[in-house]
Amino acid sequence: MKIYGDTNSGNCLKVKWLCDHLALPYTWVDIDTLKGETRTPEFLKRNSAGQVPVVEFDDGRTLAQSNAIIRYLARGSDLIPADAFAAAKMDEWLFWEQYNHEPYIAVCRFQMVYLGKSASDLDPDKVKRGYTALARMEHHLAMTRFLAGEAASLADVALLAYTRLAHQGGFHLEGYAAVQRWIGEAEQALGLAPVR
Ligand SMILES: N[C@@H](CCC(=O)N[C@@H](CS)C(=O)NCC(=O)O)C(=O)O
Repeated sequence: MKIYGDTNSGNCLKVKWLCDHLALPYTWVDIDTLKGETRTPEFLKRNSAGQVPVVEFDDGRTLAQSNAIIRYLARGSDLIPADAFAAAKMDEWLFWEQYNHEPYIAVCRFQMVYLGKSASDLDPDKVKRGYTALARMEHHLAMTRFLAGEAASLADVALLAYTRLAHQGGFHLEGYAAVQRWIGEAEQALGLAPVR
């Protein structure tokens, strides 16, 4: 399996972390999104959406969308609850991440780190919605160890990707004690060194 990805992208790192955690063999193919490498005709054949991550299996089939990829690769592992309802509760977080978290926290980070914007130049609505997402996580994580219960799951893989980098997007995590506690425990569960 080949993973086409950019190591600066949390969406791509979800796939890398999962494969490393489950010891799934892969070849990493670096794609520089800032140089337009997702827009070449060759790349668009793999994912017509022009985005990383994309995985290409040995039989030539391809799969895009970070959460669809991790959902597929983790099947049968302990990162997906065996109970169907518990797995659906995990999926709630995966869909929520893509609509209510990533578009604000990851986008603010992208604008600050890669476009050189300062925190005061960010769209206040994006910042507000990012904090709304963090507040929901804080409320939930004050009650459970991990997002989908007492064991780590794909919900933690998906949400960790950009939550641990939220400070790079101008978000302050002081006052989000449960989120901070969870970042440390999720990193530990996945064998990741903390971000500095
Ligand atoms: N919903 C997609 C988002 C993928 C995405 O936004 N990828 C970005 C990097 S994080 C990208 O490829 N950007 C390059 C481009 O749009 O040309 C996923 O979860 O995989």
